[in-house]
Amino acid sequence: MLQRVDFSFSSPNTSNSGLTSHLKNTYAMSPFRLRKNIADLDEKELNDLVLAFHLLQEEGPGTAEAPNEDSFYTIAGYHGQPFRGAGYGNRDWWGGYCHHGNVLFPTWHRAYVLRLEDALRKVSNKPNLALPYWDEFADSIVPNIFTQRKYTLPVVGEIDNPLFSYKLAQGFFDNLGRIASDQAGTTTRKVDYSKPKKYETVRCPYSGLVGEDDKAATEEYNATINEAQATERLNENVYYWLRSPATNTVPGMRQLYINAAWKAPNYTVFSNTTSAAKWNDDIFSREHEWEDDFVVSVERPHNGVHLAVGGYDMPDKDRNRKTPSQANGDMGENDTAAFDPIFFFHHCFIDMVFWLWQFHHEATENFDIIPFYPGTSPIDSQGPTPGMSADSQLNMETPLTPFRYTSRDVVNIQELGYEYKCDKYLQKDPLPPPPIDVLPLPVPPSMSRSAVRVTGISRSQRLGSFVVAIWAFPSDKEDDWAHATLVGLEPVFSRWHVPGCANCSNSLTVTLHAHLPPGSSPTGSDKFKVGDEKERKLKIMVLDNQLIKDDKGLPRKKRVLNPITGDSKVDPGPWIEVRKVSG
Ligand SMILES: [Cu+2]
Repeated sequence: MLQRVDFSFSSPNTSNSGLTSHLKNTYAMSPFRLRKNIADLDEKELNDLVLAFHLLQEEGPGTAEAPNEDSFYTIAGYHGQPFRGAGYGNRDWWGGYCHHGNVLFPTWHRAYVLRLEDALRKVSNKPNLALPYWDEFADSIVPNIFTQRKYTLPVVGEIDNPLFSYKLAQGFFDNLGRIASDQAGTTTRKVDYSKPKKYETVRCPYSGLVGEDDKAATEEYNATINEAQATERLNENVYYWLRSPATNTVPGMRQLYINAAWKAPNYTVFSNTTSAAKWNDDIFSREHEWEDDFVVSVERPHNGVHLAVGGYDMPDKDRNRKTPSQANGDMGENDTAAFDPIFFFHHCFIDMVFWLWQFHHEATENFDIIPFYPGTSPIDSQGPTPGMSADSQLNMETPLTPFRYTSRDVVNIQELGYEYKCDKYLQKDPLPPPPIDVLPLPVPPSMSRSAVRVTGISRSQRLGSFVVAIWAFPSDKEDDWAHATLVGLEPVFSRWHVPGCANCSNSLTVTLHAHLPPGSSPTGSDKFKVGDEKERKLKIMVLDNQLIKDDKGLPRKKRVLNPITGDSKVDPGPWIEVRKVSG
């Protein structure tokens, strides 16, 4: 069991940890930092934080040969763009250092957030400074501090709020830009995710597509947004994603974080969507285990919040909500997410959820990765990062490049010099729903007599991130949306250029599982393809960026909620499988 740390000491004991040679990235081990909910910072703490972010963003990026490693540009750039290594020119690889869809997702991001915190402490000369987290359990909207344009610091005066946005100190070029055709196949257009120097990061409802072919349309679209209402729209979207409207039977991301932190049975399935999908495939095929419910990895709700801030609608029944579908904020794509300062507060929360999982599973000193399980190969989802070979096995000893740590080194956060102030989340029972809300809770497996598995939805032909939704219709009446229920939801946090070749070994399909509420499934266990008449009772929709023509006949990228086509060139499947338990 975890020993509570006495915060009065100045330096944790690392003498027996063997960590010394790996700590070169750390500004200083002491003093110990206590990471709090950003809403609980006092005025001085908030001023110190804002000043440190301001200073870090003001730092020049250095040169390609000698980057300034304590600049916001360099650190934010470790995650995705600007690409380097094999991923610069080849979509089979990943040009950023971050890990998604594999077992290194929580540990790599732990080292990443620590690197940012170290740099903040160093540039501000405040060794006590701790990065706070955006408490997504408690706050269902974006805290004010992230949405105000200006901030007034003592002595310095009014500055652009460095937590609101970041202006790129240097641009980056999308070397993987490609030609894609619109849905009718008649118009071709370059898909280009370049961003110039001084580009300012944006969130829902704004679009940040500023490549050559998109610039004009984006400016025109952004000009239609009423700035005074922009924050309201962002918050509305985030609220729906985190809480899920009561008309759905799918839980919101908040509930999924709870499932992950309290219930994921081992680190491997807790850590990422690829491993969790395999675990759930096994549960799905062994119906007597349905009492255990499907597992949730921490990566899944993490993806949902990225998409919420980036501007992807929660595809609920209330289709009259005004969140514009052309929103393309930086948080919504892997390529640029880390340039939005809110990324680090979101990931500080993810790291806290990781720590909670460790605490609830007696894994604060040690845990392991199941060898050779899906999610342990760099080609399982995103492609190998720079310098990594495609056939390497990801394990506790894999370097978390570019940081001088392995996953083993970052197991115990107290040895890394910090802790979370999160006492109320250390209780043994899973966090209850917030009392003021009527929350749709997941269908209890004991009540569900059927479940659905959807597989074969490809990432390769889709531009950027997307959302997969499963709708259940009570009758055979087609398009009876008034009575449809959203029963499954998968936020897929992706990038603009995913390997598209048939020969690529990367596994690029999405699989999702959901329990079905009573009376919402086709009769009996069955497996069928999209387009089959049985699909009428279960419709699979994909919300993604597509090339379409606008009213002037000009091709544009637009967020579209579409049924998947069943086109094997796009989706190798997709298969819908229903299993029913008798009795
Ligand atoms: Cu992330």
